[in-house]
Amino acid sequence: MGDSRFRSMLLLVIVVLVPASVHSAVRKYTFNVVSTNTTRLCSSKSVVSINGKVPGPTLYAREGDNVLVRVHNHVPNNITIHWHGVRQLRTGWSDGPAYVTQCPIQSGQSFLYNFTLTGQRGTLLWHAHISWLRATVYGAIVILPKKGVPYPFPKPDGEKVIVLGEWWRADVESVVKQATMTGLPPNISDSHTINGHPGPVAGCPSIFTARAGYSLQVASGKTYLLRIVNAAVNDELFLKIAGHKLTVVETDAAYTKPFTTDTIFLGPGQTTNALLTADQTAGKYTIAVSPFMDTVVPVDNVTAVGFLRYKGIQPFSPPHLTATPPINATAVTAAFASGLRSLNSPNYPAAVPQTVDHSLLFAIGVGVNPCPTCVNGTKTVADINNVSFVLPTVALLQAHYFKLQGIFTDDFPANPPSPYNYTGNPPANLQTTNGTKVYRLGFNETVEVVLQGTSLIAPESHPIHLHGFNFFVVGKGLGNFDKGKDPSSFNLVDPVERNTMSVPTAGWTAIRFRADNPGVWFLHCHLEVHTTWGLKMAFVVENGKGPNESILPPPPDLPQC
Ligand SMILES: *[C@@H]1O[C@H](CO)[C@@H](O)[C@H](O)[C@H]1NC(C)=O
Ligand SMILES: *[C@@H]1O[C@H](CO)[C@@H](O)[C@H](O)[C@H]1NC(C)=O
Ligand SMILES: *[C@@H]1O[C@H](CO)[C@@H](O)[C@H](O)[C@H]1NC(C)=O
Ligand SMILES: *[C@@H]1O[C@H](CO)[C@@H](O)[C@H](O)[C@H]1NC(C)=O
Ligand SMILES: *[C@@H]1O[C@H](CO)[C@@H](O)[C@H](O)[C@H]1NC(C)=O
Ligand SMILES: *[C@@H]1O[C@H](CO)[C@@H](O)[C@H](O)[C@H]1NC(C)=O
Ligand SMILES: *[C@@H]1O[C@H](CO)[C@@H](O)[C@H](O)[C@H]1NC(C)=O
Ligand SMILES: *[C@@H]1O[C@H](CO)[C@@H](O)[C@H](O)[C@H]1NC(C)=O
Ligand SMILES: *[C@@H]1O[C@H](CO)[C@@H](O)[C@H](O)[C@H]1NC(C)=O
Ligand SMILES: *[C@@H]1O[C@H](CO)[C@@H](O)[C@H](O)[C@H]1NC(C)=O
Ligand SMILES: *[C@@H]1O[C@H](CO)[C@@H](O)[C@H](O)[C@H]1NC(C)=O
Ligand SMILES: *[C@@H]1O[C@H](CO)[C@@H](O)[C@H](O)[C@H]1NC(C)=O
Ligand SMILES: [Cu+2]
Repeated sequence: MGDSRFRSMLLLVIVVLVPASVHSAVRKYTFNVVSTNTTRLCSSKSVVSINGKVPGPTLYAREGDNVLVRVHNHVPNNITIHWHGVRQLRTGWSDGPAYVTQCPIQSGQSFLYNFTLTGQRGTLLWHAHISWLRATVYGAIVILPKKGVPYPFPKPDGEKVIVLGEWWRADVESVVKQATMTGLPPNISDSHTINGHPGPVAGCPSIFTARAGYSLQVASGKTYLLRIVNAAVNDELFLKIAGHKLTVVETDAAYTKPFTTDTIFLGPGQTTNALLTADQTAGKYTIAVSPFMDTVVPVDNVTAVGFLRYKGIQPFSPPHLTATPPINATAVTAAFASGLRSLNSPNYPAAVPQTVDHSLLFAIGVGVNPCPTCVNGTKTVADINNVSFVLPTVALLQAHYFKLQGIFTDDFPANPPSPYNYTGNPPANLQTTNGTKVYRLGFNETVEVVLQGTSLIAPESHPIHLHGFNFFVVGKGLGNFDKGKDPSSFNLVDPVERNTMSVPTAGWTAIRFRADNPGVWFLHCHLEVHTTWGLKMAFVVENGKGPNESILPPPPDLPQC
C-alpha cells in the first residue's frame, strides 16, 4: 500500500466523512492472498503471501483510527488474518483465529476486517491464524500516537521496521501435515530472516552483498526508533547489533520505562520499540538474530545476519562483528524480562488489577497419546491442565453469540486435575484428555493466571499469548509456584504490560487482566508447533450492561463454515 491512490482515498475519507473535531481517520488496506515465488528466500517453491510480499505490507495508523482491511483469498488454502495484540474491543469478529472467532475465508471469498485501535500505541504484528500459513503471511502494524501527542521519550530522527521471521525450504503446510500423520515433531526450519532476508544458508546466494542481505542505513549522531517484531513460527529469538546499545521504550504497544540493553529477547508474537543512536565510528556493524533454546528440543540454529550501515562509508567496508548469546543463554532472557517495567506515568498509568475474582493455575506442557495410525503408535500432544484443546468445526464466537448447543463445554479446569511436582520428575503416565472446553468470565471481572511450566517429556520455555487483552506480568520464578509465598513478591505497581509472555523453562509466570472485553478469546502457546499439538484454550467473556459493554452483531460478510 502507501500508493498515491490510497493516500487520496484516505484524504477523501478524512475530509468527507469525519468531522474535523474528531482526530481519528479511517485507514483502508487491501490484502490479496496470492501464491508467490520466493527467489529471494532461496527456494523455487511458491508460498502463500499477501500482495506478493514476505513480509507483507506494514499497516500504518494512529491511536483511535478505524482500520479496514479487505482480504481477498486467491489461493486454494483457507485463510484468516489475526491482528496480534489489537484489543478488538467488542469487535471479536475481526480477531481472526480460525474456528475460534471466525470460519476461514475460503478460496475465492473475501472478508472485511473492521476494528478501531483504542488505547494502544507502538508496534504490533498481523499474521495468518490458520494452520502454519503465518510462516509467510505476516507483517507489522505501526500505531502512531494521536495527532499532536508526543512520544514519552525524545523524538527520534527516523523510524525503521524490522520484522524477524523463520523460513523453511520445504512447503510449510506439508511439514505440518507430515507431523500430524506420523505423530512425530515437525521438521525444524532452515533459517531465520530479517525483513525476509535469510542468514548464510547453504545453497543461498551470499548474504554479504547489499542486494541479498538486510541493510539498516543510519546517519552519524542520529537516533532511530527500531520497531522490532518477532514473527517467527516456533523460535524465540535474540537480536544484537555490534557495538551499539538499544533502549527499549515500548513492548506489545504499551510504553515502558526506558531499559538499556545490548540484547533484545523476543518470543514469537512479541514486539518492541527500541531507540538506537548511531554514536559509534562510522562503519558497518553486524545485526545478528539467533535462537534461544535451553532444553533438549532440536531447534533451527542458523543465525540471520544483516548490517547497520552508516551513511557515507565504503560499500565494502569490513563489518564489526558481534558474538551471539549462547543458544541456551537462560540468564540473558531472565535479565531482559526483569528489566521491563510499565512506564506508569500520569498520562499512561498501569491499571493493574489489585484484587482477583478468578485465580487460575494453568499447568502447560507436552504429552504423548496413543495413535494407532502413527509411526510409533503414539503421537506428541500438548495441553493446558491436561486438556489438549480440539478446535471445533464451527467458530466458537458464533456458537456463543447464537447460543448453538454442542459446540463447546464451559468446564475448562481452573486448576490441574491432579496436582503433582510440575517441575520435578515427570509422572509415568504422559497421556492427556482432549476436548473443546472454555472458561467463562463475567464482564469486568479480574483474572489471575499462573502459567506453570511442566517437565513432561522435557521442560521448555513457552511464549503464551492472550487474545483480546493486555495482561500485566506480576511475577515469575523457577520451579513450582508457591501459593503461600510467591504472591508476596508480586509487582502490582508497574509490571510490564504485554499480550505475549515467555514462561521460563521449568518455571512459572503470573499474569493479571480485567475481562472488560466481551467475546471469545483464545489463549495459546505462540510456538505454532505447541498450538498444533493442543496447548490452547479459550475464555468466554459475557456481555456487560447495555450496548457499550456488549459484543457488536456479526458483520454481514462473516465467513460461514
Ligand atoms: C515461479 O516458479 C515456477 C517454478 O517453480 C516457474 O515455473 C514460474 O515461471 C515462476 N513464476 C514467476 C512469476 O517467476
Ligand atoms: C465498521 O464497524 C462499525 C461498528 O464498529 C460500523 O459502524 C461501520 O459501519 C463498519 N464499517 C464498515 C466499512 O463496514
Ligand atoms: C522432513 O525431514 C526429513 C528428514 O530430513 C525428510 O526426509 C522429509 O522429507 C522432511 N519433510 C518435509 C515435509 O519436508
Ligand atoms: C546446529 O544444529 C545442527 C543440528 O541440527 C548441528 O549439527 C550443528 O552443530 C549446530 N550448530 C551450532 C553452531 O550449534
Ligand atoms: C549451555 O550449553 C553449553 C554447551 O552444551 C554448556 O557447556 C553450558 O553449561 C550450557 N549453559 C547453561 C546455562 O545451561
Ligand atoms: C519413534 O520411532 C522412531 C523411529 O522408529 C524413533 O527413532 C523414535 O525414538 C521414536 N519416538 C518416540 C517418541 O517413541
Ligand atoms: C520437585 O522436584 C524437584 C526436582 O526434582 C525437587 O527439587 C523438589 O524438591 C520437588 N518438590 C517437591 C515439593 O517435592
Ligand atoms: C491426564 O489425563 C489422562 C487421561 O485421563 C490420565 O491418564 C492422566 O493421568 C492425566 N494426567 C495428569 C497429569 O493429570
Ligand atoms: C480425543 O480423545 C478421544 C478419546 O480418547 C479420542 O477418541 C479422539 O480421537 C481424540 N480426539 C482428538 C482430536 O485427538
Ligand atoms: C470495572 O471495574 C472497575 C473496578 O471495580 C471499575 O472502576 C470500572 O468502572 C468498571 N468498568 C466498567 C466498564 O464497568
Ligand atoms: C456508550 O458510549 C458512548 C461513547 O463513549 C457514549 O456517548 C454513550 O453515552 C454510551 N452509552 C451508554 C448507554 O452507556
Ligand atoms: C476450508 O474451510 C471449510 C469450512 O470450515 C472446510 O469445510 C473446508 O474443508 C476447508 N478447506 C480446506 C482446503 O482446508
Ligand atoms: Cu509452547
